[in-house]
Amino acid sequence: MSRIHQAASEELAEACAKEAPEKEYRIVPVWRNIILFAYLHLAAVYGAYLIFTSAKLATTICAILLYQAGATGITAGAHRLWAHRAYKAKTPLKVILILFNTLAFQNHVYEWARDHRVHHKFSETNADPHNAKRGFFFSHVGWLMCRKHPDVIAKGRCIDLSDLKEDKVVMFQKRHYMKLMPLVCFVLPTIIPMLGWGESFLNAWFVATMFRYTLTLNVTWLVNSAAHMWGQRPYDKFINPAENLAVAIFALGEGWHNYHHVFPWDYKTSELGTYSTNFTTAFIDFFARIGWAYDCKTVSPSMVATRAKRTGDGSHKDVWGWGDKDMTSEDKKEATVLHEKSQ
Ligand code: ST9
Ligand code: ZN
Ligand code: ZN
Repeated sequence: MSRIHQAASEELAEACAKEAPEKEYRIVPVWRNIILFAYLHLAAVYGAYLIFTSAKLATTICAILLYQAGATGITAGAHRLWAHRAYKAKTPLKVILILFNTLAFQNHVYEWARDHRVHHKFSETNADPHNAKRGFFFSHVGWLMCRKHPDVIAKGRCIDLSDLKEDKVVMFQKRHYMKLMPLVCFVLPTIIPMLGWGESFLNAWFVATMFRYTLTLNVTWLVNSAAHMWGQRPYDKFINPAENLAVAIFALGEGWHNYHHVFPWDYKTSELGTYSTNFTTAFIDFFARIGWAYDCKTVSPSMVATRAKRTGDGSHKDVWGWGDKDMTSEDKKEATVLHEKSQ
């Protein structure tokens, strides 16, 4: 850690220690978002109907591939690489991931990773942007339809984001997001089927764009809602995040949420990381083999056992990922770093 980086971290930690002044809170709806989400979901239902009635098979296959790419931009990109620093990536892989991420339009990586670090650090409190204690609907989509709780912003300002600010690829996406996102998420997925195999505008728009985008959003949101409610909790029974197989399959390996909240810096986001329920791990391992992904942190079985034994006394502190100030030196020392870059 550079001296500047450490000084910034210490300053943030000091600011964080101060309690935010108590403010009265009431829900303020954001009607623009409510209307847009209503349109999106109606359009997606119509898209699903068109898949079975008039869309070409190539358009449906295209939608599935775009779903897979966008989802990977969230899981391997925004989530495991940028929010948690669970592994490192060389620039070509970062460029692929940022492109995939832009296709998924879930806000730029800087905002996504910031909110996600806040989610882990202050999980299921008022400072958690999608606090699951406020119910399924709020944690699924409701949180995007109203102004944030003041604690989210106050506590969020205490999170160290210096690594993201230093990442040229992340900052490029942030700077140009309002040009790149409409092009990559909406225009190209509509034009490709039309020019590629003569699909109609309606089929291309409702299937490859609206249906595909809405599906990606809802599967992602299920991690915040369903995987914070239903499933087993083998690693920490005192937290709500749970191991949810169905979510893991659709979310490319991100449903193993009890494990993930206990070890957020593990690049596999699960203990075993079998590829069948964790496509993202297979994706990262492939790039590790060709040297584009490296320093992949994972948890040793003995660490898992130690942690499981410790769990239950309620003493553990949540961390947002690798490098959080609350990560114990013991955890750091025992972590296995695969494909470590030689000095
Ligand atoms: C979307 C995101 O869908 C989905 C994220 C899901 C995360 C899932 C995680 C699960 C685990 C990973 C698994 C992945 C699985 C993937 C599977 C794939 C198939 N800290 O935001 P504003 C500041 S997006 C510090 O406007 P409001 C902010 O900087 C969908 N500061 O708050 C700003 O300050 P300044 C598409 C913060 O007004 C000020 O506060 N996008 C923080 O309350 C105001 O910020 C949309 O729909 C923080 N945490 O509005 C857009 N937060 O002015 C949705 C904020 O100084 N968003 N600040 O710059 C919005 O419209 C608004 O954010 C809002 C809140 C209405 C929700
Ligand atoms: Zn969570
Ligand atoms: Zn996470």
